[in-house]
Amino acid sequence: MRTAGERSAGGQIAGAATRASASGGRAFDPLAVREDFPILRQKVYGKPLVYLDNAATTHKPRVVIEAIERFYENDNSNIHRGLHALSERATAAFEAARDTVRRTLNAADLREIVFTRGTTEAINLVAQSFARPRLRPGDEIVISTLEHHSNIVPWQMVCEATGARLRVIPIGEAGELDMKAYEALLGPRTRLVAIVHVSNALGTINPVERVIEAAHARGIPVLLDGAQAVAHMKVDVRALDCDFYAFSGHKVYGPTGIGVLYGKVEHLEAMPPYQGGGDMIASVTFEKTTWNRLPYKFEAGTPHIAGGIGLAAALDYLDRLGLEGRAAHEQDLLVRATAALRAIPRVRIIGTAPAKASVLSFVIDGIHPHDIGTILDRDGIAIRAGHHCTQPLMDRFGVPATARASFALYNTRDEVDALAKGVARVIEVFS
Ligand code: 7TS
Repeated sequence: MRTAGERSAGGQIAGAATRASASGGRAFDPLAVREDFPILRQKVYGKPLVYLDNAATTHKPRVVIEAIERFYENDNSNIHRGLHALSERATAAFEAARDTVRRTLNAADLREIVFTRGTTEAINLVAQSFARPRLRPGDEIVISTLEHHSNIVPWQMVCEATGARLRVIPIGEAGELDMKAYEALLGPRTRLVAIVHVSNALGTINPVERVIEAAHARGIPVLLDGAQAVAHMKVDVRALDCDFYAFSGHKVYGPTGIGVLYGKVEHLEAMPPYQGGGDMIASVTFEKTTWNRLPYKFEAGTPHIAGGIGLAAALDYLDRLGLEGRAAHEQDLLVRATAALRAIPRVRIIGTAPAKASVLSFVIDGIHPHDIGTILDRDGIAIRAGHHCTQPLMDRFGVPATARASFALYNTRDEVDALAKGVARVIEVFS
């Protein structure tokens, strides 16, 4: 069966994305978009799948699946080394993908786009290659209470190795950064600020422009963890003027195992390689090895070529859909879900900052989040229950875990209503 996401005979990508952009701003239609995502058609335990775990990973539109399939069927080859036709095509496709990422982030220069395995590897790269050689005992790295473990542990590791200290920005009851406390933390020993752009556990959108401005006023570089941001908003690294920006392909409707580190070229030039191996060298002798130019200096070994190509297909897909309609749709889902859960007695929402992405964390008095997740699963509703790799944040709110629904562009109001009904049923089961 042909679906909306399949290619037409002329090779043009059909699908909701094209139709929406061709319509010149017609209202965003999540039902048309759903046709582009084959996985959403299934039933779970006999119920239609309601997938609300998008902060963990998003599903892939057919154009992404097809781009990967096309690569393996036609062009599969190693890159940057072969002289043959397939290798040239694979190299061209991978480098074109890098340019798609560059355009998406509005980076000035292709040398600033390093492919990694994901956000986690991108942050570890900066920790080991940028921070570690610069840190002296007593130096400080500033992070926040909102961080995912992958923006905590790499800094603890370099602190352990160098004698530097981690300083943590507190947050308020709504889950918003305490900006006064932040500015007070910045001092002569601060060497780096590493902050999440959008919280995966609470949805808080941090005022990263102000975070960067305050740090730069004191000459301190800033890394942003954009794992949860790129899918929901325009990220312009030049307008932000951030020093580093990290994100993962699989959270922006692209493949797993591929991600991006953006870094200002002057930083990347000054940094030693993170890993040694093939492709990252200019020349090797047993006496002396010299490094390849950027960004290859940071891409040792055969990369996830199909992953990069799939990621570019995902970013192109989002671009064709346009940001305005899908962002408004996601906010509509968040507002509706927040109101629906607020109306249920015993439900408490954790994370009520005024600026939020479509993430809704909640707890129910006397019911463990895992039980909420398990019962909802039997209704075909997939949410996440746990600490969301943000244990210090859970401690801040005095809970071991939360239940978390996170919405993507393909979710619908009906699915929000199914969630609310499911949550009410959980309470019934336990009373
Ligand atoms: N930073 C944030 C803010 C994240 O949400 C995640 C993953 C990561 C970093 C790590 O990304 P990775 O692709 O390198 O693993 N967050 C989640 C989540 O909320 N549920 O599962 C993974």
